[in-house]
Amino acid sequence: MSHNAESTAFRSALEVIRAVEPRVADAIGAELVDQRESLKLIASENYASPATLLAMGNWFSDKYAEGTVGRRFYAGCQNVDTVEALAAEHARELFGAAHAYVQPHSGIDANLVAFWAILADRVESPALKKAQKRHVNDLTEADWFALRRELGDQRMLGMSLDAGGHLTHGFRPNISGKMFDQRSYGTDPATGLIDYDRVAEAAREFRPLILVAGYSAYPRKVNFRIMREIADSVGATFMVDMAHFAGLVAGKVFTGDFDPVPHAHIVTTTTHKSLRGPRGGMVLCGPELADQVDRGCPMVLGGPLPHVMAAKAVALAEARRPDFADYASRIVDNAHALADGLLRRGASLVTGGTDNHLVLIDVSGYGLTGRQAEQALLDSGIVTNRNAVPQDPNGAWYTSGIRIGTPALTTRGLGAAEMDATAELIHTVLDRTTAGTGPDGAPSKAKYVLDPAVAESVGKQAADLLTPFPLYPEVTLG
Ligand code: DSN
Repeated sequence: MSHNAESTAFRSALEVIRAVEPRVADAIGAELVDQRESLKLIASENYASPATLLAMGNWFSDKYAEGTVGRRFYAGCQNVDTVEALAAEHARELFGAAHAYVQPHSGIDANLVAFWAILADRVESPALKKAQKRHVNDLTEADWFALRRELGDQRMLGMSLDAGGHLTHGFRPNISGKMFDQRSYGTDPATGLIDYDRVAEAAREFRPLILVAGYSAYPRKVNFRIMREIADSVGATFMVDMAHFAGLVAGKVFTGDFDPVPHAHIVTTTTHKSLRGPRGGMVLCGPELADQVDRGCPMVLGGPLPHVMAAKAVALAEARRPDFADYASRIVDNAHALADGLLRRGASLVTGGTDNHLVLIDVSGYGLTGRQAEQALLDSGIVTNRNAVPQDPNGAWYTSGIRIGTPALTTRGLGAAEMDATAELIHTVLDRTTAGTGPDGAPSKAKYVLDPAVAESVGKQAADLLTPFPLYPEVTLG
C-alpha cells in the first residue's frame, strides 16, 4: 500500500527508531494518539506542521555552530549559515524588524539574551565586555565580583505574576530576579485591566533601566505605544515579551498600537505558541542593539540548535503565507466564542472576557481551586492548566484560576460552534465538581469529588467534538 509523503516519512522514522529502542517508538506513537484524542486548551501549546516537525529530525542536530552567520567558532557551518540566515530573514520580513536573532532555545533564553544586551548597551562595564566573550558559566568568582560591582543594582519594572506577567520578568525564583532589582505593576482590581496611569506612576517612582511588557495570562491587548511613552519618559529601555501572542502579531490581528515591534526597543518571543513553530525562542530589535543581541551565544546560550533553526525557518515561511492571517483571526474569534459561551453559563472571567487567544476563568465561583478544577477537567478529557488570578488567595501552586487558549484547537479547524460546545463541557465539569477533604476531614485545596459517570460522559462528548477535526490528517501510522 502506498502512503502520502508525510505518512511515509513518519512511518519510516518510527521503523528506524523501533529497531534501536522500541519503547521510544511506542512512546512517540502514543503521544500522537493522546494529542489526537484530547481537547487541548493549553494557551501556550499548538500543533506544528509536519514540515516543521520533520525539519528537526535530521543531521543538522549533529553540528556545533557557536557564533553567528559567517562568523563561527567552528568550521564547516555553511549549511547552518543557510538555515539561520533564512530563519532570520523570514522573521524580519514577517514582523517588520530590522534585526532577528533566531538562536535562543526557549523564551527564557531569549529574555536572558535581551537582558544582557540591554545591560551591555546601557551600562559601561569592562567586566561585562569580558563576560561577553565567553559563557557566563565560565566566569571566575573575581569576574562575577567585578560584574556585580560594575553593574550595580539595575532596576526592572514588569507586570506582576498574579496579574498575568511571566516569571522571567524579574521574579525571584528566576535568574532575572537575581540579576535585577525588580518591581511590578499590576492591574486595576475593579476591571482586571492594565491601568497605564499607574504604570507611569510606578515608572516615575522606580526609574527602571528596563520596562517590560508582555504576559502569559493576561487576556487583553496591551497598548505598546503608551508603554513606550512611559519608558521614554523615564529613560527606560522598552522590552516586550510577545511569546504568547506572536502569532497574532504575525497574522496582523494585533496592529498599530498593539503591534509591539514598531514601539519596543527589543522584542522577545517563543516560536511554538500561537506562532505554531518548533519549540524555541527569538529576539527582534533595531540596529542599535543588534550587535549586543548577537553575542547571546556563547555568553548565555549553549551552542545553537541548527535543526531547530531549520524548523524555525520552515514555520516562519508558513506564517508569511496569506492563510496564516486567517488562522490568527480565527484564534481570536474562537477565544471570543469560548468566553461568551462561558459567560452565558455563569462563569466568572478575569477582565470579563478576552481580546486575544486566552481566557482566564476564576473558578472560585464554582467553589474550587485551580488545582481541583484542572484535575477534574483532565479526568474529563479536557487539558488545561491552573493559573493564578489577580490577588489570588490560593497562591501560585493551588491558584483560583484555569487558563484556556484557542491556538491548538483552531489549528485543528474547530470554530465558534465547537467553542460553545466546549464552554458547555467545561461548565458542566466545574459545576458538577465539589471540593474534597483531606484524610483528617479538613477542607483540601487539592482533593475534589466528581462523579465518574459525568467525567466519562464529558470525555465522550469531547472526543465526539474532535472527530470531524482530525489532528495531522495527513499522517497515518498504521
Ligand atoms: N510555559 C509558558 C506558558 O505556559 O505560558 C510560558 O513560560
